[in-house]
Amino acid sequence: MPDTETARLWFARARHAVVLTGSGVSAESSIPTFRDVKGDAGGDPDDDTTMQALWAEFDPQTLATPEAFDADPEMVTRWYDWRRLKCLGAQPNPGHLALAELQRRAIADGRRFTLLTQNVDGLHQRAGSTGVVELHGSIMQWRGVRTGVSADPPPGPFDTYPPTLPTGEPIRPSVVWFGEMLPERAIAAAFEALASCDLFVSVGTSAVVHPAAGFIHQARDAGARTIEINPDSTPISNITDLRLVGRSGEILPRLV
Ligand code: BV8
Repeated sequence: MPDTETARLWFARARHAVVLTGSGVSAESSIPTFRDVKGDAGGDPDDDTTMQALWAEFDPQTLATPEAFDADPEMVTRWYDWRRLKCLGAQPNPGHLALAELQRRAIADGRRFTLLTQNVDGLHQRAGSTGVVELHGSIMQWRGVRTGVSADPPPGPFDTYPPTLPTGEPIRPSVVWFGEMLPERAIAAAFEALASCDLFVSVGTSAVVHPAAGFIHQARDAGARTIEINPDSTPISNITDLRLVGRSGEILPRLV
């Protein structure tokens, strides 16, 4: 039986499917991924070239840190605002839409479906997925660096960098930077789902960022079958039960 047919059956029969997504799921919405960005920022020609250069020149792992923000809050908030507007201008792709449909079918059958995402772009929610666990926060939410008071960003660019609350307090994106703890609620929801799942599917992630990179082991400990969907191989490729090699925007719709 072709692998996609097997995967389709596993989804249809899963009592509780947990799907973990990474930036690869948004690549076909032309949002650059983290680790295959060199040279290709997935940008459109009208993009701000300095931002693309910034994205291509710096390793996101050095920019997505409290240290980078403390050293240069203007540059880091410019980068995040550029990404935020890029995400707002992006559309969910067939991969996002297929995951939302798979969840709808599971719920209609009285089965559980948990979507854990490392992405901060909000595209899963815009595609119709519900109860999305944003492990690394959201680029659409910002907050005061000292008080944590939340700030709603404007529909267009901020007018100053770093942007501030009306009180003058600088604000930062409510994403999880390297070296920062993941939100308590997100981690608790992920661990509960992983402990009770019978199917774990890793889609579009290089499986190197922890703690998400370790989730497959927790799922296997719970007795779950595992699937990886990715055009490239990753450190978990050889431990998954099934590997569907290819782009999520092509493979996921075949599972619906
Ligand atoms: C923490 C938000 C407690 C910001 C991000 C244990 C061992 C080793 C290291 C650590 C560890 N525990 C903690 C660490 C340190 C660190 C870490 O994991 N470092 C790694 C890099 C070694 N982890 C942390 O700091 C985490 N905090 O654990 O707190 C603690 C603290 C300190 C010390 C110990 C413990 C916080 C991690 C969260 C960081 N924030 N993002 C922002 O967005 O700017 S991470 C960032 O990477 C994004 O969230 C991204 O999603 C995530 C993972 O990357 P991917 O999504 O996988 O994207 P990537 O580009 O890598 O891969 C894309 C994949 O898609 C590729 O495989 C590609 O082939 C594929 N693809 C491409 N096109 C497609 C496709 N797939 C399908 N279809 C396509 N079309």
